Amino acid sequence: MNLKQARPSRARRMCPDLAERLSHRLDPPPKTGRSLVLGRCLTVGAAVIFLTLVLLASVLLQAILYPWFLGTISDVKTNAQVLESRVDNISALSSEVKRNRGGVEAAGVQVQMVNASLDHMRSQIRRLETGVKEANARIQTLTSSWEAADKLNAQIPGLQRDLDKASALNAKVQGLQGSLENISKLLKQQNDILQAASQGWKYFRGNFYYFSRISKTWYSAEQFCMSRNSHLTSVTSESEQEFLYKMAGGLLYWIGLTKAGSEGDWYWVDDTPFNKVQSARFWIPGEPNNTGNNEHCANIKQSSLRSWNDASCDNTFLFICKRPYIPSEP
Ligand SMILES: [Ca+2]
Repeated sequence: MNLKQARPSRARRMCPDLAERLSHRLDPPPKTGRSLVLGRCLTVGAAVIFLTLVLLASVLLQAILYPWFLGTISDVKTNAQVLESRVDNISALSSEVKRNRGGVEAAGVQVQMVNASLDHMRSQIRRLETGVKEANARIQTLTSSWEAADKLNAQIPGLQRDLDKASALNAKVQGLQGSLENISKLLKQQNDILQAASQGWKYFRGNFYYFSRISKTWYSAEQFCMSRNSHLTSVTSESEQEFLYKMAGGLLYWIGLTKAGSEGDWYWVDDTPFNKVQSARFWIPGEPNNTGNNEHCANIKQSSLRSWNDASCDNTFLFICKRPYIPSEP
């Protein structure tokens, strides 16, 4: 209904006759040749108008859109160039990446090796730290030991003094011990002398002498002395000679001096070497005279340094035995 209403008003403004005729057409038109031409006129006019409007619109659109299209196309070209350059850059980067991939892999291997080395170094550092701790502990121990050594070192002078005192005391003790041993020896010797004295022996300078109370021939007297582990006495010094003649008291005593055969040399029966020169002072002046060529044994006849006389060995006299003093075992 609206379209039907709008079309007549519009046609009336543009073509009154046409509108008039159109209104008549809306009504049941009379079917004539004139109306047919009019309809064709209206159709052509409308087509012309429509084409004109389209042409105008096209021109207008071209006038407006052509610069925009040109700008857009330029932008697209620019963007395409940019994209092309970026694609080139990307290609270059891709090849660069490919080239660097091997280096990156090698670098990764090196990084792994470096990490392994770092782990090894960390373990070594831990071991070193442990070693340092142990060394510190040992240093503390040594320090304490050193302090103890210092204390001991400070005590050394006192110990040295004590040691010197001890050494002096030790020397005194050794001296006392020596003296004690000497005293012990003297006591032992005294005991031996007393024991020998109880059996009639006299002690003089390392020897025991027995002055008999009975008379025997020289040989019998020697036999008696040998039975007492001794011999008729020898005389080897002036002091011994003095001891003997004083003990003899002027009585006659055989001594151990005899001759080897009737014309032999004098000798001591206890094998002491006979010194003829040194012994010459002990003979009584004029002796030995070998009276009757039978005096082969000697005796002490006078109470003086010159007391010896040669006599017949078969005479009987008192006699003197002699044995060296040998300390008995303790
Ligand atoms: Ca004589």
